[in-house]
Amino acid sequence: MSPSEPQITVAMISMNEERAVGKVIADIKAAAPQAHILLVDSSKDRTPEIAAAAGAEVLRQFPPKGYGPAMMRALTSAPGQVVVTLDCDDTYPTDRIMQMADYVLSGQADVVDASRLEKKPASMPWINYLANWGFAWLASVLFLRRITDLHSGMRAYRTSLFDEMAFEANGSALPVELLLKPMAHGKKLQTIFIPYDERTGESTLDPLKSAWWTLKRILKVRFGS
Ligand SMILES: Nc1nc2c(ncn2[C@@H]2O[C@H](COP(=O)(O)OP(=O)(O)O)[C@@H](O)[C@H]2O)c(=O)[nH]1
Ligand SMILES: [Mg+2]
Repeated sequence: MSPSEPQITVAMISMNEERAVGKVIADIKAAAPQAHILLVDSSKDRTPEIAAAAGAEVLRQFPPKGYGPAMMRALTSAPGQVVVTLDCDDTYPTDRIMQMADYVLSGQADVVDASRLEKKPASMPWINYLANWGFAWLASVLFLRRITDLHSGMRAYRTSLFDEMAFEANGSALPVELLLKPMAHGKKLQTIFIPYDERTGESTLDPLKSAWWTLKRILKVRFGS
């Protein structure tokens, strides 16, 4: 590692988040002043200009390729020993970034999952909660440890993982594989619990497609393709 290389990168993928991006980056800088901030951006609005002016490195991916390809580009482009991800929509607690990074830097974890689902959040519809709970239960049984949130966008990863193993970027539910595949390779997982606030503005997720991909990814990692 060169002396100028940061230890920690905070990486986000962004599509049309001009209302949130400035605040999110300011919050990250306050919480993790030494961190490098990286965006893979597929916006039509002013998100990339705002992010660059705030000091973030912006990699453009346009036209948009979807969540998975954007996230894999962010993870494999992140300098340093640990990359912490979060959404660019101001729904995740930036004040937990350093705690998560420290688990990796201290060698206690290779992946840290910031779970939103310690119990049912008041803002989450029951049908979503039950689906999430069911898939997390299945993964817990198959991987022999308690998993509560397969879909969190807030994670910390040891960056060397992305040299050691490949992840399937295309298709929904990449976060499922990003959590379970390192475990299947004997890597250490740490979970922290965070509060959950429903996003303002609509999500781009298609629930049935996402459920199908979630199941497919759990079984693929556990039993091979
Ligand atoms: N670069 C890029 N970012 C995306 C794309 N789709 C979604 N995002 C970003 O990915 C993050 C998660 O998306 P979001 O709609 O918040 O998903 P949700 O939290 O599951 O409802 C947000 O920061 C979005 O701006 C895409 O195709 N390309
Ligand atoms: Mg979000």
